[in-house]
Amino acid sequence: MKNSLIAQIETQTGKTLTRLERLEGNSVVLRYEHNHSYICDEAGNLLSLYVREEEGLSNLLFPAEVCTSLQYLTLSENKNLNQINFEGPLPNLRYANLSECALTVITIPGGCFSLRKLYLNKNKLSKVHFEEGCPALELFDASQNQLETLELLPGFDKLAYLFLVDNKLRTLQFPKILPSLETLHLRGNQLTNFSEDILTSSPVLQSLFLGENPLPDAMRGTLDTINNGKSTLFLERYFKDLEKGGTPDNECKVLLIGNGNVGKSCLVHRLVNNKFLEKWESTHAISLSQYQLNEYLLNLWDFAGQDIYHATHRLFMQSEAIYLALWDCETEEKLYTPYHPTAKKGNTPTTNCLIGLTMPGSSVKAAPLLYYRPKGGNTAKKTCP
Ligand SMILES: Nc1nc2c(ncn2[C@@H]2O[C@H](COP(=O)(O)OP(=O)(O)OP(=O)(O)O)[C@@H](O)[C@H]2O)c(=O)[nH]1
Ligand SMILES: [Mg+2]
Repeated sequence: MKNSLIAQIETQTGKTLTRLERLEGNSVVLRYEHNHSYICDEAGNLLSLYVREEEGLSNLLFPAEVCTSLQYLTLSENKNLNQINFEGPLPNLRYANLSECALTVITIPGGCFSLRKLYLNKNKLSKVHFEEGCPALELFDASQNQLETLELLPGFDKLAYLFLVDNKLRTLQFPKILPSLETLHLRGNQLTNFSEDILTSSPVLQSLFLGENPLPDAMRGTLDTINNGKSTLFLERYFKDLEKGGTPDNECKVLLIGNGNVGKSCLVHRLVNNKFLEKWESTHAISLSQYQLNEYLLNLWDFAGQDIYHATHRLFMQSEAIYLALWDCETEEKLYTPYHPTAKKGNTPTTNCLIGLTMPGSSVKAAPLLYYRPKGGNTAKKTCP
C-alpha cells in the first residue's frame, strides 16, 4: 500500500511520483535531485522526498511513521504550499528545504536529533516554533519572511550559520550560549536595540550583519555601512565605550533644506556673522559652518537647493538632527513635503521647524517672517527678532 504522504501529494498535484531505487552504500543519492521522486527502504519506509515547483500542493500532513524514517526532504518552490504538519518527532531528518513556499507558521517538533540544515527562507512565516533545541543543526535560514520574533531554546550547540535577513524582527530570544555560531545575518529587520548578551553568548561569532535596522543612531550610522559582517569589532568597542560612562553631547546637526534661492545661505550668514549677505552666490553641493548657541554647538549644513542636487540630499539625512525647511511664501504655495526623511507619499511630514521667507513690499532686506510648526500643531506665525 502506498505511503499516505505520497498519496496526499499525488492527489493534490495530479501527478504520479517516481519511486527511485536506493543505491546501497551511497547515502548521497537520497537527496539528489529528481523532481517528483521519493526513496524508500526495503520495508517501504520513506527515506527521501523531492517535490519542487508544484502549484497544486497546498497542505501536507506527515504521519508519525513517515516522520520517524524520513532523512531528506525537499519541498521548495511550491508556491501554494501553506501548511505542513509533522505528527511526530523527526529523529532521522538530516536536511529539510522548505524554501519559497507559502508557509505562514511552522512547528519543528522536538526530537530532531539529526537535522543539520533547515531552509525556510522566502515563505510568509510569522512564526517558527521549535519545540526543543536541535542539537545537530548547523545552518538555519529563515530569511525573507514576516517574523517579528524568534525564540531559540537551549540546545542549538552546533548552530554555525543563522540567516534572518529581511524579516520584521523586533526581538530575539537566544539561548545563553550558542557555542558554534559563526555567522549571524540580521540585515533588514526592525531591531531597535542589539543586546550585548548576544555577543557574549556567541564566542566564535565572526560575521554579524546588522545594517538596515532602526538601531540607535550611535550604533546605526556605522553598522549600516558595514557590508563585510565585521560588525562585531565595532560593537565590542561600542559596548566598552558605554561602560566608561557618558559625557553630554552639546553638538547638534542642523540641516537647511529648500529650493534654490529661498534664502538658506543668507539665513546661515545672518546667524553666524549677524550680517545680511549682499552678494548672492548660489551654493554648490553643501556649505558647512558652525554656530555657537549658548553652550550648544550647531553644525549647519546648508544644502544647495537647485533641482540637480536634490537627489543627493537624502544621503546626508538622519533622524537625530534639526531640519530647517525654507520656502518662499510668495512663489511657493505648498509647504515643503518631499524632503523630510520620514516623509512618505500621502503623509504630512512633521518637520522640526519650517521657515517661510517673504518680502513685505519691495524691501528685500526686511525682516523675514518665521513660521514654527510644532509636531501635530498648526502653523504659528512669528516675526523674526
Ligand atoms: N526678501 C528677502 N530676501 C532674501 C532674504 N534672504 C535672502 N534673500 C535673497 O534671496 C536670494 C537667495 O538667497 P540665498 O540665501 O543665497 O538662497 P539659497 O536658498 O541659499 O539658494 P541656493 O544656494 O541656490 O540653494 C538672494 O538674492 C538674497 O538676497 C530674506 O530674508 N528676505
Ligand atoms: Mg545657498
